[in-house]
Amino acid sequence: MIDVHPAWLPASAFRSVGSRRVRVTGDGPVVATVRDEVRTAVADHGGALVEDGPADLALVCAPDDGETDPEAFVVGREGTTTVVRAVDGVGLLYGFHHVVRQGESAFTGDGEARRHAPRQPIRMLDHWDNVDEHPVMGQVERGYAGGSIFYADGGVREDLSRVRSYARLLGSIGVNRVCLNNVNVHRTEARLLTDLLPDVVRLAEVFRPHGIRVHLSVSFAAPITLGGLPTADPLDPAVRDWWAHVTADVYAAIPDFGGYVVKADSEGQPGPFAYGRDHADGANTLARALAPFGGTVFWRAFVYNHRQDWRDRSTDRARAAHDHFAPLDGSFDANVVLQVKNGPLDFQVREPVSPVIAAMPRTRLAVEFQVTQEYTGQQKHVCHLVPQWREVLAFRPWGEDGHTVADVAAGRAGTPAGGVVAVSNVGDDPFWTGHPLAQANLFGFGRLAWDDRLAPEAVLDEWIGLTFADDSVRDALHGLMDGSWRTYERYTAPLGVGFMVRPGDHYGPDVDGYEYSPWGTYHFADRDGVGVDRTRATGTGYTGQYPVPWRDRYESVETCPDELLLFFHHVPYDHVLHSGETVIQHIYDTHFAGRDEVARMADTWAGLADRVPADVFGRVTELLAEQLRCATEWRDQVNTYFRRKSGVPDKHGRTIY
Ligand code: GCW
Repeated sequence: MIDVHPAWLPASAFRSVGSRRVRVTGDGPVVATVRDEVRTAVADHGGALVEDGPADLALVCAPDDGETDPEAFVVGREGTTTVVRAVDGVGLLYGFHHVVRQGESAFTGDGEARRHAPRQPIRMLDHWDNVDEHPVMGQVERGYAGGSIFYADGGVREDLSRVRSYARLLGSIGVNRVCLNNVNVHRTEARLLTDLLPDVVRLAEVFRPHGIRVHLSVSFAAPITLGGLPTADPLDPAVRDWWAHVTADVYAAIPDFGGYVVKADSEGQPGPFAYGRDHADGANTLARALAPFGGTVFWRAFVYNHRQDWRDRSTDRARAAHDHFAPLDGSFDANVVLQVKNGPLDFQVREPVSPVIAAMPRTRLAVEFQVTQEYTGQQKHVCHLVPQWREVLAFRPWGEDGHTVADVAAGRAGTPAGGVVAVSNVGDDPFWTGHPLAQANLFGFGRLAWDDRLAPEAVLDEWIGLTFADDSVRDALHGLMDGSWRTYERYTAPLGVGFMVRPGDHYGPDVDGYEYSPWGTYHFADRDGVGVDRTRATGTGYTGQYPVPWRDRYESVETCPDELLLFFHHVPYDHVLHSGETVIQHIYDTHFAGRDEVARMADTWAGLADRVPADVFGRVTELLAEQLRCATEWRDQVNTYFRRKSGVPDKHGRTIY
């Protein structure tokens, strides 16, 4: 049994580079990382790290090259040498890994010089890690891969070798920021900002040589809980002073500190509302403390009322972020990034794109994804999410001729740049992510954040090629993973309606689990129909938060896309979809089909027994059995529920319990 799985950087991934003569030119901590990578690769594969003389690969960091983006690189061939040039170590690191991913073709292709630069300036991972074990959420909130790789015994771990490997993995896919603790900031975690700061310094040192800046989640109430002040009112001068001093201390210890992440007035976290202030007042107070040092505050838009009454049909959680934040457009400081979840609810398998993204042209926006699979199988199910993220990033809120979501995040839509952020899925599990195939989601997030135009299949292809030494697994893995997000969608909540999960842990089916709970009501199924009426005409008015054309497309059942029908409309069970099927029959068909697809996935995997490492084979085999069990449970619970509610039998007469 290996200690820690190498993920997408096993020795075999470096064969092409490592078997050649390689020269590295330049100085600085990140160039040193590149040199170390080369040293290891050539030792493994028989090549050489050369100081001068002919080389097959030259990695050149030349600060005066005229390139303005430190993260960019140019790769091409000069004579028989493949040359990567960058003006900064971090660009060189990205160029090096580009060559690694290309493999032999980096040395045999047309050789024309091409410039590569990230499409998003900020590519960030948020950890929902607690320092201490939380009594309900465990050490990593919504973490499905064991405990935290950062913390043990009440502080940052003594042995950071695991973090070092993680930083290396993230650097190889271009992630450039990491937030080190949960957005729900508990007592001990708040102290990372003050007396536990020396520990944070150690983590920052591990990430720095990989081009990664660290952030901390902070509690809005910290001036009271840590500072002993009577208030955390963001407009109180003593509060502002407190933030300024504490922030200056952080920068004295970590000069390249990235800044703060804040969840305020959300799910019980403190915030500016307690003082009659708005979220711009709150965010700007922290932003002003960070500004002198070039820091950024990521302020989350995930603010909603979690004390609802199911009888009240006017309160709609989906509306909340737009209702709270759109009116504040233009009032945030330049170093505030508003961090918006990709959908209006909460990382469901299918949601429309958040309307906030098109509503704040004078605000820096970052789109937040969830790599950790809270609602998508919790790293027990194969659910390759890159196609979902790709769809969101490619969505055009203003219609076919308008900008994409990725354009907004990147600052290409006339709005200032924010970036993309995702909740990490790693833990201290030997495979990093619990499910070995969930590593592909982490990899894919980084790659898509770098270039939102990459095809999901191409990203998966890179991951397979790097991760598995035996290339004959490629087709089988595509067959198993390419469509797995849609498979998951088929056997869980139908047509965009969402939730239907067990409250609390969010794993497995419970059709009415949330229906009468204060956290929101999501399907309103009765004997006549199902779905949430979010129209302007008769519902919550949520469709009005979108610009043309989507406000009209979503408003009408005629033009609303099938996959979101029940998100936007309450319809009778015999309503006919664009697919030609009725809603009720669609529910039955997709649930039978989705479950059977999982059975086929398990068969496909069984055929790989001799071609993947035994430990990976064993773990995935076990988890596919659980996925099949759970998909069967989903199928039966959902079908039975709707069979009973609607009174409509399956037209194919299959067994519905
Ligand atoms: O998805 C929900 C989770 C909470 C999480 C919250 C958030 C960290 O159920 O566990 O809290 O979102 O994004 O803040």
